[in-house]
Amino acid sequence: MATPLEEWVEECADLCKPDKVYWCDGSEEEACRIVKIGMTEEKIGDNKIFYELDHKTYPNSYLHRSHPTDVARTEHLTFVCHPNKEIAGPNNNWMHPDEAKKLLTKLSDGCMRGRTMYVLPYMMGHPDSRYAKACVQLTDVSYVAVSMRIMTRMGKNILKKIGNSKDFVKGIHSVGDFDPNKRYIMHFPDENLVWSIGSGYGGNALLGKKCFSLRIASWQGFREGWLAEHMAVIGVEDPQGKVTYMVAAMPSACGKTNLAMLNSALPGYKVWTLGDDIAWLNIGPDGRLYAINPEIGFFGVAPGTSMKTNPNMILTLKAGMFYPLFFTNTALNTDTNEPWWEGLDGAVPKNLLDWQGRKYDPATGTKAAHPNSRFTVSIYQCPTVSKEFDNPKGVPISAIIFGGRRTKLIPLVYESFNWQHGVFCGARMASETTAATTHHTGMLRRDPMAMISFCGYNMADYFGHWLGMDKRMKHAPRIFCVNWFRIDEQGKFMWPGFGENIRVLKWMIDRIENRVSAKETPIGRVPHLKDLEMKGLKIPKENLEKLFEVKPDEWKPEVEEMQKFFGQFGRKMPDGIVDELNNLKRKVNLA
Ligand code: GTP
Ligand code: SPV
Ligand code: MN
Repeated sequence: MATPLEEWVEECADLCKPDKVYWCDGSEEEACRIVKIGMTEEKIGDNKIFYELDHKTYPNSYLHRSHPTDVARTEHLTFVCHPNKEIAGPNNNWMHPDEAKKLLTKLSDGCMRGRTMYVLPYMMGHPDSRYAKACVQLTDVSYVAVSMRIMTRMGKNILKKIGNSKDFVKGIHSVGDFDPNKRYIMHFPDENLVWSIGSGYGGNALLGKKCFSLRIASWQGFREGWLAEHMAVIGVEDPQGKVTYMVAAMPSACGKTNLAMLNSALPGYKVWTLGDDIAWLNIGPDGRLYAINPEIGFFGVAPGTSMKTNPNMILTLKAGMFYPLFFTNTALNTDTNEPWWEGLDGAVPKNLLDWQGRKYDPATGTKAAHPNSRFTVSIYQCPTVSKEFDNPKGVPISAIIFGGRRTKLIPLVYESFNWQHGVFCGARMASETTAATTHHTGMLRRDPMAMISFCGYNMADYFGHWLGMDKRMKHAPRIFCVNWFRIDEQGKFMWPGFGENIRVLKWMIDRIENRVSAKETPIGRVPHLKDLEMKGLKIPKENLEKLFEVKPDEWKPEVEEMQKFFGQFGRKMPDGIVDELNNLKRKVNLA
C-alpha cells in the first residue's frame, strides 16, 4: 500500500511527466552528484546551471547564473489562495483555490518533460523541536534541489518521520520555461501546499523559506497562537558573559544578515548568530517568548559584503566545512576564477564577466554583480554561530527590534512605551524598496513588521494577533525601533552602521536591565546622549543630536500616510492600533 506521500508524489509525476523521479537522501555524496549534473547536462539558455569557482579561496563553491528575467521575488505573481478574499486581506493577491489549481494544472501538464523530478524531504526546525515541521518539496532543477540541502535539514530520516501520515507540508516547484507570463507562486494555506512555476529564484523557488515558513506558517501561527516572522535572531553577550537574545524584523535587504553576524566595535561585547531571515516565536512553558530559526543556511545579499562591513560573513564564505556553497548572479573575476561583487574589498578586478556572463565594462556605468546577487551557505560554517543554535527549545527573547531603511525622519533608535504601542510601532513601519523584489527601488512603502510580502492572511487580523500575544506572556520582550540608514544633506550615511550598531544594542540591554533612563518623545523613548557608549567613535554632537531629533511637524505627513495605509483594512483594524494612531495624531497636532 502506498503512503499518502507516495500517492501525492505519483499524482504530481503523472501531471508534470518528468523523465525520472529521484528521491533525495540529503547526503553529501548525492549533492556532489547533482552539482555535477548541473555542471554538465542541465542548462538555462546558454548557461550551465553551475560553474566551479576557485576552491582554494572559496572551497566547495559554484557560480549559478539565473535566467535574466528571474532575479528576485515577484510579488505581483504571488497569490495566497484562501477560500475567500477577506481572509487573504488587501495585503495579498488572491485567487480562489479552485481557479488557482485549474490554472496551475494547465501550466504544469508535462512541465517536467525531459527533466528529473527531485523529491526533497526536509524539516523546518530541529527534528527534536516540538515547533518543527516536516515538509516535502518537488523540483525539476538541480540548483533548487541542492540549495534546499544548504538551507534546510534535508534527509531521508524525514521520510521515516512522515511515515504513513498526511501531516506534511507540500511544495511543487517547476521552472517551466522561465516565461514571466506563466510564472505563479501560489499558496494554499488550508492544505499546507505551495505550488510555484516559472521561477528558479530564492524565495520563489526554495519553498521552505518565504512560502512555507512565513506565508503559510504565519496563518498556522494565527490559528495556533504563535508567530512566524521575517526576523534575524541574535544573542548579544556583554563583558560579564551574560547573553541577551533579541529578534529583529527588517524588510528585505535592510540589514538582518549583517546584524546577525555583527562584529562588535565595543570591546567585551559579542554577537552570536542564530538566524538571519526567519524566526518562529512561541510562548514557552515559563511564559517567555522563545525563538527558533527554522532554517540552517543563509541566502544572503552579496553586494556590500566585505571584510570591513561583515568579516564574519566573508569568513563563512571561505570556511569550506560544508558542501556546497553557491553564488547566484555575482560577477566573475576571470583571472582568478573567483566571484566578485560591488563593495567587496580591494580594487575592481581588470577582467570581469558581469552577472549574465558578458565581458564587463565599468565605463557603461552598470553594475557587474546583480544588486540582488546572493550566496547560499550553511550557518554551521559561521564563526559566530551560537551554541544554542540547535537547541530544540529555541532561545528566550528579551527584545524585539523593528528596523526599516529610511533616509529621513526616523531616529537611529527608540523604545516603545509598552507592548501595544510597540505593536503599533511595528505596524506603522515603512521602508524604501530594494532590489530584493522586482519593484522600482528607493520608493517608500509601508511594510508592517517587514511582513507586507509575507503575511499569509489579512494583516488587520495579524495586528490583532500580535496585540493579543501580550496577555499570554508572563515576561513580554521590550520593543525597539531602529534606522541605520539616515543620510545627511550630502547624501552620506549619518551613522556608520555595521559593527558600530553594537552601541545601539548595548543601550537596549541597559534599558532592559533598568540601568539607564530615556527621553520621552511623541513617538517613543530615545536615548539620553550620555547613555550611548561613544568611546572610539567620532561623530559631531550636532549630528548625533540630529539622529534622535523628533519634530512633530515633520511627522504629520508620515502619520497621514499611516492612516491611509491602515484605512485599507476598514473596520477590521483592531482597536489597539486605532487608539495608538489617535494618540500619535494628538501628539503631532493632527487630531
Ligand atoms: P534579505 O536577505 O533580503 O532579507 O536582507 P537582509 O535584511 O538580511 O539585509 P542584509 O543584511 O543583507 O543587508 C542588505 C544591504 O544593506 C547590504 O548591502 C548591506 O551592506 C546594507 N547594510 C546592512 N547593515 C547596514 C548598516 O548598518 N548600515 C548601512 N549603511 N548599510 C547596511
Ligand atoms: C528576501 O527577499 O527577504 C530574501 C531573499 O530573504 S528571498 O529568499 O528571495 O526571499
Ligand atoms: Mn528576507
